[in-house]
Amino acid sequence: MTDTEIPEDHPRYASLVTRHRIEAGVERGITSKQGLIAQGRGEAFDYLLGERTLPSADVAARAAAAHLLAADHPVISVNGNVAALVPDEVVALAAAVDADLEVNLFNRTPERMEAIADHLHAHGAREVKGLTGDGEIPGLEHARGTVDADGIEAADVVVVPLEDGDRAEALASIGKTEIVIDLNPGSRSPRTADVPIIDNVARAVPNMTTHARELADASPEDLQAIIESFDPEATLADAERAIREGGFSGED
Ligand code: PTJ
Repeated sequence: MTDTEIPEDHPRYASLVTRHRIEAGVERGITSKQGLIAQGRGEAFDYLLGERTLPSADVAARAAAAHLLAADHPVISVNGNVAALVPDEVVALAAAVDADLEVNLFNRTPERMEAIADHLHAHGAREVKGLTGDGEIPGLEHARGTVDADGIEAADVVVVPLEDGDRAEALASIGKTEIVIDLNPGSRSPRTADVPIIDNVARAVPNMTTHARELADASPEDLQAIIESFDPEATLADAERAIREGGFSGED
């Protein structure tokens, strides 16, 4: 079944399209098999959140856009799940905030690195970093800490969607401003982030782009005010509250 063969009026259309994209990503050597498990975890939290963007996640997406616009060298890290789910959307976000795209994998193999870079190029990316691998994130064992010296290593602000906790902590410990997108507010990655966005990447990435376009002409002072008024603890607490109260998406 392709995306277009799923009837749009199906009550779980968005969820089925997402599943299909991840499955196709595995078949094409983009997404790891562990990515299927990660997707299942994410889906469970999305169901509990009511498969919607919470107002608090929207505030976080706006703060993230302000950080990216104010940054000297922003980088968007792309893994196998992100490449399969939102290739057009990460390319659009990178263009809107003038950020680099860098492939950075938990399960790094040369084949997957190249397949993801090719996939992003096919979706309109001009330059894709990550394949040089001449830099490192200290404190991680070799493959997971490998980055580009002129990419994530030199970045001041990094977007890390669906990150594993160790690498999120390592990036935070070397002083990067970290924007994490993760559906689980209890996960270590959003808990170490300067800006945790508790939302599905499929909704959060285009939402950040919309905010970035709206803020494109904002002054540095206005961007700074948005950044400083953001409260990561309140965002995490609000998502946890929404999950406990239950905004379930319905049957199926
Ligand atoms: O492509 P690679 O090799 O870099 O591997 C990527 C995965 C995601 C497999 C790897 O980083 C991993 O194992 O991650 P974890 O530790 O399973 O964490 C994934 C987190 O992402 C979990 O907290 C999920 O709730 C969350 N998540 C899964 N799908 C989504 C999501 N968050 C937002 N949007 C989603 N669609």
